Amino acid sequence: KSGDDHETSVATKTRPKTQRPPLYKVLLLNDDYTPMEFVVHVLERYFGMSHSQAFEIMLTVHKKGLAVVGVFSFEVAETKVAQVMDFSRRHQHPLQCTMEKE
Ligand code: NFA
Repeated sequence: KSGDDHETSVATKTRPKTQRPPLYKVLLLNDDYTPMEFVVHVLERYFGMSHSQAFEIMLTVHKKGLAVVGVFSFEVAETKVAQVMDFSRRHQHPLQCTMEKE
């Protein structure tokens, strides 16, 4: 009943649930053969990174084994993965790119 908030009951705010689409991390994996400059080029070309940003992320993948290179909707992530995998295959490099739900 009105006025009950004081001391006896708990005030509760209703909050309409805003639906957000799930996001997907795109991961780049290290290997022993893909040239560093090729990875830098991939990051510039498909992920819009500057040269220094791309070099930094490439080194992270090289040292740690993998890194998240971006977070996208399912459709965009899927396209990025396909583009990187195709570009790497065409250049006969074993570079691997995958995605996972955030
Ligand atoms: N590890 C590779 C090399 O030493 C470079 C590399 C970095 C490959 C990031 C894949 C991803 N040539």
